Amino acid sequence: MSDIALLPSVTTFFRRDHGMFIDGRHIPSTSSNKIGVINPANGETLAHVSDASDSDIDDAVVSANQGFKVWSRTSPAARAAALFKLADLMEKHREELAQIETCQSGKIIQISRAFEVDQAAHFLRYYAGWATKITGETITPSLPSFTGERYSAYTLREPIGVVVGIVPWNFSTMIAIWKLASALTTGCSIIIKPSEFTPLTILRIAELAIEAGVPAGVLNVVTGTGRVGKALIEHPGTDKVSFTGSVPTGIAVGKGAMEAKLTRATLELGGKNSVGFLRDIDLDKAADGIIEAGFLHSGQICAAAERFFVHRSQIESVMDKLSLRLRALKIGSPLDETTQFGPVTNKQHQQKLAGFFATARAEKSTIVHGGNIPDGPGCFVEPTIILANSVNDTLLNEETFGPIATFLPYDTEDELLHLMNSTPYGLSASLWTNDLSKAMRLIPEIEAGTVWVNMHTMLDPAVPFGGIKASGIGREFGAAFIDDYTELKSVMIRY
Ligand code: TXE
Repeated sequence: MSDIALLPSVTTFFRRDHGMFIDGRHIPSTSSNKIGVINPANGETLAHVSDASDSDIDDAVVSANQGFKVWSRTSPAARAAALFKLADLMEKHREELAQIETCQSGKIIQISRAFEVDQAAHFLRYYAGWATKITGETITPSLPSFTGERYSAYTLREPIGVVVGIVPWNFSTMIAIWKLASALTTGCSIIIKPSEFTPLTILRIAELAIEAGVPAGVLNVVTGTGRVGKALIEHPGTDKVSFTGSVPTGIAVGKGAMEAKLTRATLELGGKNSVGFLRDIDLDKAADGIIEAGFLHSGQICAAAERFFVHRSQIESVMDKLSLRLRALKIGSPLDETTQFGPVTNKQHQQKLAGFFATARAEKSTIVHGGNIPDGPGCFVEPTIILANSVNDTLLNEETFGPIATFLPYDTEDELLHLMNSTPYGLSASLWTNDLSKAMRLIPEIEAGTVWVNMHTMLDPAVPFGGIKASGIGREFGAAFIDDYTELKSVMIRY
């Protein structure tokens, strides 16, 4: 098979002079600094975006505050209707959005279509449904009554204001949709700062939002580096940041937000997620499970697993079966519909992964499969299996965010639990077993925001998602996101 042909609308979009999306339209940036957007499959420059100037940032904040005034007074049903329409428009432009996403991120086209567009639209509709269901509560105070006076109280959930959504490069469409959907459903406005590596798809979606009836100023997109994100968070005209990205940047963002003006922060950070296979598991299912947990989108998923614990008597068989599966993966161009494994998203990340291979070799961990960077202009990285010497090996402790599964054998279930929890992070974990009662007893012992049983990585909008320990603060999805995007106002009445 060969690459699919790019739609004319996609090639025309790449050629545009991309500025900021402020006040419902694209406006040229006042900055002359441009950032090249590189196709990681072949190293070619796809487009240029602007690195926002201070005045671009000010303009976006002014616009978002005006947008907030309008949107927070728009009825919940009208807000929901606009978001439902946006989901429809994303589906109508499915192929165009998926192609833009694949070209900028290297994500295989099947994943761009199924997750970045279809799943993103599904999440958007789920969130839109909440707009009409956000409520407070009524309370009867117990204050003393001296002259027969009585009291009543109730709470209001009010939108927090202008949200800054900081988006990483791994799922640049879907994560942007999570943030804009959370904000717009609750009546907030949002300024999205996409990753400098993958800024294009959201610039196109912002246009669709206007077509869907989202008023000007409610969704602004400001492109640029981390400096732009920092300036937005610390700007006196913004009220909250919702950040997804790496742990060190997340900690800097959280500190900066607190110090600036107690800006509210939701931080969805990375992790070092564990998988534990109990002895009763079918070994073929275990190997399939590792592909799902560790290698989808080349491991560039915050919830993906990187540490795999298998009973000592089974570890060799599991690694053999996994090697066979990795050898059979079709690695190649992400625009070829038969490709199963594409490049990683940028050169810096490819080099970081090369550094992890060098560390594994220096520490004398066993590289069972892969462990190399293929020659060529694309950002390809071999899918890799590593057998660690001990729980202290770097590859079992630092987030690689790549297609690297590191294994360690265990002997007893107590040891398995200890190994699974021996990380400062706690975003996700999975247990694989056919023994339900064992699983039910182990689930409460596992330190992670999400625990899967016989599955890994799959997220559903109805199920809250977020990290414990150093993996973040706050929750997305379910009803849990509402607390993070609203302030609780208490009202007391004497009568
Ligand atoms: O992420 P950052 P980067 C990991 C992955 C990768 C490494 C670095 O291992 O190799 O992080 O990637 C914006 N204030 N993950 O540099 O720095 C930045 O512009 C405000 C894991 O891309 O976390 C981008 O929009 N914003 C991860 C976003 O933050 C700032 C997903 C994420 O950038 C900022 C992505 C600042 N001071 C990478 N500095 C996961 N686990 O989900 C940067 N940004």
